[in-house]
Amino acid sequence: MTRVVLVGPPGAGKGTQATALSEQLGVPHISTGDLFRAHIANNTELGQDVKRYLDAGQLVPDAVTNAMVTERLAQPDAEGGFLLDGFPRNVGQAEVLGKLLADAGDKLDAVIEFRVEEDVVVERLLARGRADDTEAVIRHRQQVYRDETAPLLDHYRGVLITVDAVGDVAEITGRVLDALRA
Ligand code: B4P
Repeated sequence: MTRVVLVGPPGAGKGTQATALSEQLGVPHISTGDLFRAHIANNTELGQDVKRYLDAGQLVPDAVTNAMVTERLAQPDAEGGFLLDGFPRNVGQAEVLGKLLADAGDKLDAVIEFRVEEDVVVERLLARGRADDTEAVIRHRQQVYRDETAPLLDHYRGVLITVDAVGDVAEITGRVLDALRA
């Protein structure tokens, strides 16, 4: 079980869980959000281009995101597997990933959905207070999740594992690992 995608609304804890899971599974944690924020922090051309989307809680255009992920997945550490956090976020991105894997003779082992109520994630994100964690932007990101990302759950029916993402961080990691082993 090494090619895994994490899906869930903003604030579901994808990044938090990915840190522990990547260590347990021995595969790199690849977060599109973290990659974008690193570009912004380094003031690269890509960073200057995507900042306004992150600030507004909108998805970065697929062409930019797909190219960045394709390049990252081509790096040697991702050969034996990966934990993708925040990608794909719509059906178009899922199709690009599917083709990339199929061309290499691979496929996804599992898609983990973190299920949590909107009010809980809004509270978590307001407490975190990152630049894109204002209430209006958070609500918009939840709307984008419902409209664009939730349809992926149907797309991944065959490999989808739903995990309750409310509770203690370590407890949730345990739920994911149990589900992957089952
Ligand atoms: P992301 O960086 O992916 O951020 P996120 O979805 O808001 O957070 P995540 O679910 O990882 O929550 P976290 O663990 O941090 O995206 C940011 C932006 O990047 C997007 O809005 C978009 O603009 C752009 N983007 C990213 N990917 C893209 C793509 N594929 N296509 C286009 N655009 C893309 O946890 C949140 C908080 O909850 C933390 O403070 C944490 O400590 C807390 N928490 C976690 N687990 C908890 C628990 N069990 N109990 C209590 N608190 C918990």
